Amino acid sequence: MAILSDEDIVAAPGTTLGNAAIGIIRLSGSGSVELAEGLFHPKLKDLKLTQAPERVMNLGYICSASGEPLDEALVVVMRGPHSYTRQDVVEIHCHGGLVAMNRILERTLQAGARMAEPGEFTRRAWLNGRLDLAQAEAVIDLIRARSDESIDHALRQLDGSLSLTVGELRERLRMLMAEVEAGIDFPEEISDQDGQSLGQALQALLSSVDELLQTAKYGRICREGLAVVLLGKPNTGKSTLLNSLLGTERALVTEIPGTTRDLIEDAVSIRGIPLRLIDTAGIRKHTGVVESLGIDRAKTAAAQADLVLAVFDAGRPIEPEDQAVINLIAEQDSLLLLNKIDLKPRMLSKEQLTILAPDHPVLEISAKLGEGKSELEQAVVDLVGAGITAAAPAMITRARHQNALQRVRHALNDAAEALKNGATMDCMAVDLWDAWAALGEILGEAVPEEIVDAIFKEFCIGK
Ligand SMILES: Nc1nc2c(ncn2[C@@H]2O[C@H](COP(=O)(O)OP(=O)(O)O)[C@@H](O)[C@H]2O)c(=O)[nH]1
Ligand SMILES: [Mg+2]
Repeated sequence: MAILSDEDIVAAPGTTLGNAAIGIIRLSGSGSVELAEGLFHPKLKDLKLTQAPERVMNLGYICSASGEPLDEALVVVMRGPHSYTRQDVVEIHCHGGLVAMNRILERTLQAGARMAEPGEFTRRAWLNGRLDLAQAEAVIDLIRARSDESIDHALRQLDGSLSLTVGELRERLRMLMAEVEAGIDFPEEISDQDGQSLGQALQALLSSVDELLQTAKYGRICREGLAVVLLGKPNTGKSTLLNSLLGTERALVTEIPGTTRDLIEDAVSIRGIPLRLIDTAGIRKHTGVVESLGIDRAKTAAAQADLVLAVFDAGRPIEPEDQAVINLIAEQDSLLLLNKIDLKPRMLSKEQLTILAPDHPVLEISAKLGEGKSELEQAVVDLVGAGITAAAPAMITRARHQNALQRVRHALNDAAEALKNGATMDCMAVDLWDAWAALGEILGEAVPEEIVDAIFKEFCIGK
């Protein structure tokens, strides 16, 4: 993205364009109140937006250049720095229809605003020091959150939980750096004892960094949800199980093999672990084009899954397709589910499955009757949830943060090695500076422009 001027007045819809009671068009930038005043015909004749009190709704019409009313609206002024972007911000609350909102948006552009880029409001908030980069990322996570856990976490991160923890690490690092710098200036005054306490402080810092790094597993799951794929030959009851776990009739269930053809995905939390449950087309040979595309997708989804639930039918004997499923999940975290245990006579037993797949737990369920559901939930938690359910106050949810922390760790380790090997203080200082810079990246200091662009591209327009 070309670097856009921070001085332009930008405009964008703050709500989705479509049929809704209310739609909001936002303006940000110096001069935006004056711009809005030019479009606004207040019902209170003497009202001037430029003199109106802040954060108060002003009723009137947004009018065309020739004075024709385009829509009735409530207009709110928020003067910088007491606004989201720390610039002057105007919100026009109009009717939520596509046409109404477009007319007003067009009118603001005609009056001199420029359409905002995705995330540009938040980018301005960041550039103006209202948020650091970790907090800006939390804004995206908040908008995209698909579970209670991820919203709760994003809210904490927006409030500065991660920034605070990183800030504390940095403060401890800064004190270490000061000691090392003193050692560079007065090398003759560094005693063995000083060296020892330096080493201890380094180790303590390292273990705090490790502690934070260890939250990354739960952090990723919390943000994205654990990808759980239902796999099995047709008609084993995958879609029935999906519906049962979701508690809704999300997927079609029929006795016709090949009903599910594309991936069906929905979010659910099981005992505090957010899951992305993915139902797939049944694995079999000799099918039409559409179904076999679905089967390819099923295989790809299973290969990328955090956990596979492989479903087998207790009412049918083992078939080559079942063996194909077992082969597909050989290398993966998976649970084997023997479904339809309510059926008589049973044609497939738990023991048979255990012999075919000795490395995976086997559970008996009836998706239709809900039997074995709580054991299944417990097994999922046991398999993937160990140590990840305890949400730490600060958590690493993004690869970007994890990567930076790993570099911090590396640099601190190098410094500890240097100290042990009696290297000069200069050597250590270089390592500590690297750690300092990597910690700063989490907060947004000296982050390359491409990375910043990539972060804000994830936003929607208007945020
Ligand atoms: N008796 C019995 N039937 C089931 C059970 N689970 C699913 N079915 C039936 O099996 C058929 C196929 O189910 P479906 O969920 O569409 O299977 P899928 O092809 O694996 O998605 C439907 O007629 C379901 O009602 C179960 O636990 N017991
Ligand atoms: Mg199905």
